[in-house]
Order: sequence, then C-alpha cells, then structure tokens
Amino acid sequence: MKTHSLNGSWQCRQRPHGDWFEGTVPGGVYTDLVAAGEIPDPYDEDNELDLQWVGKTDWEYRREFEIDETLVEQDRVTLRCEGVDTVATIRINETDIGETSNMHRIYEFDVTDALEIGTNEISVVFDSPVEYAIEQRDAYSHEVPVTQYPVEQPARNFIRKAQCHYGWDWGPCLPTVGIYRDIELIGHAEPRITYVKPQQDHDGNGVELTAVVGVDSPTNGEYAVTVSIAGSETTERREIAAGESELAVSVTVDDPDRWWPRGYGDQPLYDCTVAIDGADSATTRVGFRDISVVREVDGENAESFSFEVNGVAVFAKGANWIPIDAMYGGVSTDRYDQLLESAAEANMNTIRIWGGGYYENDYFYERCDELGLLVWQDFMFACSLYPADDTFVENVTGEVRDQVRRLASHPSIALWCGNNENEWGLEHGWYGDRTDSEVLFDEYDRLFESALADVVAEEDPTRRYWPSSPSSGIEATNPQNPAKGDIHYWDVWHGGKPFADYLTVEPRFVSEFGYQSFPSIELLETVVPEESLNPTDPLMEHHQRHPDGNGLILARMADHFRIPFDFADFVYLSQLQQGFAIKTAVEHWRRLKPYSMGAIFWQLNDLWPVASWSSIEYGGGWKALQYMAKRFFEDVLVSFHDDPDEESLELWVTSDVTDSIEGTVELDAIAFDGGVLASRSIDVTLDELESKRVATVSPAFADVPTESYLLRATLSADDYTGRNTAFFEPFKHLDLPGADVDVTVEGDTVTLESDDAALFVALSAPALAGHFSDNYVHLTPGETRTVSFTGEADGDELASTLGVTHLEDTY
Ligand code: BMA
Repeated sequence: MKTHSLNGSWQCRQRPHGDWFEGTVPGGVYTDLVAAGEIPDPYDEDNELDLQWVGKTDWEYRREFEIDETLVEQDRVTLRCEGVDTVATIRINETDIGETSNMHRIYEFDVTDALEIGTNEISVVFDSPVEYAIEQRDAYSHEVPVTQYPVEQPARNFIRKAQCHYGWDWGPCLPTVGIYRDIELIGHAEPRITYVKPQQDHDGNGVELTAVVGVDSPTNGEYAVTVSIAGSETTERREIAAGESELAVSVTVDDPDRWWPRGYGDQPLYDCTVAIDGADSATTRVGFRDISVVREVDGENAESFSFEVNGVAVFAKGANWIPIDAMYGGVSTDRYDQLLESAAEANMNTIRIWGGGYYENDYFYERCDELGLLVWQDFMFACSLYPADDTFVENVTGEVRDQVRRLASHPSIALWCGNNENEWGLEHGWYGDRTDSEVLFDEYDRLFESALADVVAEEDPTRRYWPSSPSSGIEATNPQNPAKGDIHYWDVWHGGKPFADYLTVEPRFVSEFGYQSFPSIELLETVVPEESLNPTDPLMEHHQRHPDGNGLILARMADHFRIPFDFADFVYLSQLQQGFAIKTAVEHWRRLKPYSMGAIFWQLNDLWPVASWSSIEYGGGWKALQYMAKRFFEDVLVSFHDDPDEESLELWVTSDVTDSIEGTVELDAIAFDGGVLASRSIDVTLDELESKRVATVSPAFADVPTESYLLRATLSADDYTGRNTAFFEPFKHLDLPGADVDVTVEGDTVTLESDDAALFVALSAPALAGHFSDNYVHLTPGETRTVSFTGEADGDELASTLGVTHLEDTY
C-alpha cells in the first residue's frame, strides 16, 4: 500500500475569477482570507457583520502534486477525504472525480484512471453553503422549522454542516468552507483495512474481543487475518471479496487491566493489531471496560438513568463541549490538551459533545481515553427539525455510519445520542403542535427513532443509542420528565428563576444547565477598544449573543452582591455569580445520588471572545466557575444544603469513591475579624459511593450576628479530605472587614495570607498563559493558603503581573 498526503499549501480564490491567494489544508476560507490580509479578523469588534458575503460566495481550492509510477501502477488508487466542508465538486486533471454534500462524512473516490505519473492538479470547488441551504429549503415539499439566533444565515437545517457555523447564542455566524481534515491518495493492490471496531464481551475475568474489520479490496482472494492484543492472538484464514466488505475475528484475553473513568481507577490502553497477511495492518488502542447506561423502572413514570462501568455506578460530572474555534483552520493539538486536561484537573469525568458542532477529531477522543473522560456523543443535529426525504436520510445515515465506524474503538465513548433538543422542541410545541404538523413528527420519528437508531444497532450494538438530549426514551412523550432519562434544566437562566430554584428539582441526570458570565478584561480588550468596556456598549453587546444576557446577569447580581460601579468588578462578580449558581445545582444533585446520577453543565469552552456560559474562556483562561468546578466535582464532596424554607443548614458528605470512608468533619464558625466562635467535631462513616447528611447547623451555632461569620466544614479521613464554606446571609449583606491580602511569590508558588477574612480571593496573571492550582478561595483571619501556577513563568515574571482581588474590594 502506498499513500500520498495532499495536505499542506494550496491556492484559494473566489469563484469564478478571483485572484489566487495562499490556502492551507486542513483549514478553512475565513482563516486563509485573514492570513492573506484579504479580510480583517472576524472576531474583532463587529467585523463579523461585514463578512457575511464570504458564506454567500463560491470558493475554489487547488494544488499541484507530483506522483510517480509506484503509486500510479497500483490496482486501485483512492482519494480519501476525511472532512470536506461542505458542498463541493472535486476534479483531478480536469476530470470530475466526485461531489461532497456532508461535512461530517468521510468520502472515498476511485481516482485510479485520473492520475498521471509526474505533475497532477486537483481542484475542489465549493458552493456557497448559504445559497445551497436556501435552495434545498426552497425545493423541499414543506417548511421545516429551525431555531433562530441573533446573527445568522437561514436554512441551516438543510445542509449537513456544523449548525453553529450559522450563528448561535454564544457564537458568531461564519458559514465557512474548507478541506478541514486530512486528504490523501491511497494506492493498493491488496486488501486495505478501512476501520476496526473492537467489540468486547466481558465474562467474569476474561474478555472476548471481536475485531470487526472493514476491508476494501481491488480483487478477490484468501488471506490469513490475525488479531493480537495483550499477548493473546488469533489467526484465521478468510475469503476477501473484491469491493468493500467486513469480517470479524475474535480473541480471548484473560483478566486484562480494566479501563475506568477518572476517579474510579486507571486508564490502561492496549494496542490491538489487525493484520491481513501481506496486505495491510492497523493498530487501534483498546481500553477493556464493560460500559452500559442503566435504566431501571423504579416508580410511576420513573426510571433510573446512569452510567455503569465495570459494574460500578458512575456519577457523571462534567461539561458540554462546543467546537474549539469558530474558524477551524490552524487549531493546534495544544488547545485540545489544555481544555481536556483542564476538565480532568477539575475532577470532571464526562464531556458531552453537543450536537450543533462537528464530530471531533481523533486526537480529542484519544485524549479522553487517556484522561478517563467519558464521552456523551451527540449526532450533529441541534435545536431544529430536519428534512427526512430519502436523499437526506441516506446522507445522514451514511454520516452516522462513517462516524460510528471511525469512533467505536474509543473506550471513552459511553453513548450515542440522536440530537440536541429536537425532541424537546417538537414535544413542547416550539415548532407548532402535533395537530398542524403531523408530517414533522413523522419525519422526526423516521430520522431519530428509526433510521439513526438502526445504524447504531448495526454498527455498534455494544453501546446504547439515546434518541435525543433531553429525552425520556423513544417510548416516552415528555423529554423533560425529571424522573426519567436526562433533562436540560434551564429555569435558572432562560427561565429567570433564582438559584434556589435548583433545589426544587430532583432529576435523574442533568445533561445541560448553565449561567452566563463575562470573560476577562484582557480577553475582551483583544476584540473591543477600552472605551467599549461596558456591558451594554454596542461592540460589547456584539460579543453577547443572548438577547437578554446582560439583563439576566445584572438582575441576579442584585440578589447576591452589591452592585459594582467598575467594569472590572462587574466581570469579577459575574464570574462569582456564575460559579455560585452552578455550585448550588451540582452540590444539590450530587447529594441526591444514587437517585441523581449526572450533572453536565453548559458549557466548558468558548470558540471566540464572548460573554457566555463557559467555564474556560476563549484562549484557555480559567473563569471562577472552572476553579469552583474543581472543588464541587471533588471525588469526596463536603457540602451544605441551604433549604430556603429552613433556617438551619444541613451538612452532607457525598462519595464518588469505591472505598468506604471513616473520619471526622470539623465544623467551625469563624468570625470575619477574628477567631473561631464555635466548633464541633462530627464522626463520619460512609459506605462506597454513598451520600449522607451528617449534621444540621442552626444560625444559633455561634452567638453573634450571622452577617459577621462564616461556617467552614473540613473533612479529614484516611485518604480523603474535603472542605466547604457556607454563610447564613447573602454575600451582599455580609459585614466584611477591609482585608489586606499579603501575597508572596516564590517560583511558581504563591502564598496568600490575611489578618481579616477575605472572600473569593482571586489571583490573576493576565500576561501569562496558565492557571492556578486553586483560586477564588475564602481566607479566614490569619490563615495561610499556598497555590501553584501552572504556566511557564519564573517568579519575577509571575510577581510582576500578579493581580489579587477579593469580594470586599467590590463594596
Ligand atoms: C441549550 C444548548 C445550546 C444553547 C444553550 C444556551 O439550548 O443546547 O443550544 O447554546 O442551551 O442557550
């Protein structure tokens, strides 16, 4: 077999007669236009609005390439395109090779007869994705509703392209085109392996692994096929027919080390090699684990919904993932590392790939396998209904088949999910009710309750197919029934309800909930001028895509904090507020385990500088929420339940570990300007994975005004510690002293100390990439806290840029 990559430098031009400029593959037209100085940065100010013409234009990419006889003489030469966005015609040496119409498909074209020894030319001509979608919509038999966003282009549901390229409530509208994944020529005379799907059957200690292998062969023949893994090997002779086929060979492995989600064990990965004797071989990494989504009826219209790995019930804790950048050209693997390692460092064990972007690249899943991050994988449909005629169904079933074959080997993938919020929209009347839109319900069922379900059953019977998020299952009609399946809880934010409202909900699994905040000023200043640093400045509002976003942030701020009159304080408080909202929700739902078994907040990352629900801002800076997540996702959680109808607070310990825990919790009431006012030691014993209330504490615990002290609970047990802090009054009413926080820097270590209490002490190092091991901490009088900085910086650099603030500074 011989391969020839066509990645690299290409030329690009506006069709039909634009001037050629440098293009990069993999990449995209917006990135290439910026690099060529043809357009300004679309993220800057409101440039995006003047750049909508790009999506309404046809573009052409071309390049020359040299090949020799060793490739041309092969029986079959295939052009393999891992990702073409989206609608394009491919020509080699002026010969039409084929067309693409789905950004999510892996296309292979037979180009054997089109190639010549020496110089060849390939060109890829892209139709305007905006015009194409409109044509498809206008040609369709009836209207198919789609959710609209502030800055957008129409008919996104009629093109198989990242839906968020058409604008979203956190993202710009940049309907790009490009060859965004690898493109290569593959020449072969023997069978070629096109995919390997290792399927596991766990029986006691042994695992029977069946390698399901996709083969593409130019000829018929009989071959020895060997599968080897973990020192075990099976060789079988197989007839391989010309064309595409699939074969399966099994091997038994005795008691391999098991792969676990982060916090439950390690992530051993074994190389599984499939070899077709004398023809081709492929190695895939396998993690041995038995994974399932457990649904057990446990009440009237109630049913559990939880991940189980190797027989252990896993509380899924994590965040939703959106595409890493609105312009996918030039995105390095470092950015994936930074985001995914940040997720793991924040004690997350689950990432949901949301259905409005694209199926991530191989590197993403490899990192999730290594870091023990389970993946909830949506198929790429979101917040809309979709056509379902034969052409569309055939296109999307091909898409899902390609992606399941590509991804099924990853131990991290826990479940396949049909779409994001389409069932909710349909069943809750976003798009009209059943009476006047029966055809829409039929089309929904055809796509998500049969066509895609069937593809998954065929291609990967080892994982559950979940029709939609949220859903209560194919058989149910209320996708937002909290007692069944997963829900998206948006009453706090979209519904404008106070944070305490989270405490009124007892769900099985929450796969979306969120609260907005502003990113750092340093980031905002990369896209708006200093004089625009005001939430409702027009340019700032352009970087806030939720119509009532700023209003919702300000409104709730009045509940909890003293209103800031300085933009920096506003940003700081917006982040505290966001963190506190999500903390309130997650701690509550974790206390409810095993009834509740999942809390996945919206959203982990941003794809441009914007006010949004993210915990990590564009560029990788950790917001307060990310630091708080590291604490409220701790494997052993100490938390306070603050029931608004009760005066007292409940103290809980919740364990996500498979050891029993025996220890004590020290409960202290600490004055903001002095020592410990009252103290109690509580013995605690917990079984594995248990959540338990261990005490209640009333405002009378300390005989002073509740505005003047905080409660701190500190768990110490053999291998586990934990702590948390609570207040009997809202932050805005706390009688905080003006604390001076002393900061000492030695190398990458920062030591904080304060004579008086200082709440939410926030360190920032804007000029440096990196984050702190802890931040937004509460310092009690005389307490010393040491944190480390992860970035590449020596002590002087860190000290010179270090900023510190705390809540009372905003008073
Ligand atoms: C849900 C998500 C996203 C959206 C988010 C915030 O709808 O599925 O579509 O961005 O809420 O509004």
